[in-house]
Amino acid sequence: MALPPREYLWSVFVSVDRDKSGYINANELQQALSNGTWNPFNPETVRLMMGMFDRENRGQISFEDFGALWKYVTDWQNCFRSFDRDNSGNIDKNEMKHALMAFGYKISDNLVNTLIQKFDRFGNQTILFDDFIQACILLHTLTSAFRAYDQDQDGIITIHYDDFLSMVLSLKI
Ligand SMILES: [Ca+2]
Ligand SMILES: [Ca+2]
Repeated sequence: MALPPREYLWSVFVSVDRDKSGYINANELQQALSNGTWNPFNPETVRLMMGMFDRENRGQISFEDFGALWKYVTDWQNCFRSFDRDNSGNIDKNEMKHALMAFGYKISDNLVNTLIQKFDRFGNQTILFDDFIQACILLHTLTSAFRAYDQDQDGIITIHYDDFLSMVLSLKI
């Protein structure tokens, strides 16, 4: 999906930048994002996004980086909608299973249940938009780390304790 015109992005940026500092901080981003309920957007997902798009390492997002962030959020919204097949505004176990299969993960039903339980912040056996993003980022990060060791790609690795710790500790999660 292409970026919208710069003027449009600027108008969104200005409305998100509530204190008119010229940068978007984590609080401003959290307030601008919606998970489809009245509950605040998952702060952990906000933190992950800030880390991804704050390329100047200021702890804030400049307008230059805002376009990439806008596209990221919009792509996730479209992705979430396409997997929320019954339009309930959340992802249930079956929808999660289809999403993960579409992403190319081979994941057992048990693990899908575990994922839902871990990221279901409200105890409804479903996952909201913000928690869905967090779950997918985590899964992607862990899978990439695993695959770096799984050189023959058979889904099995043998790893020394030291390597395991350094693998886990080096993850940006
Ligand atoms: Ca600001
Ligand atoms: Ca649904």
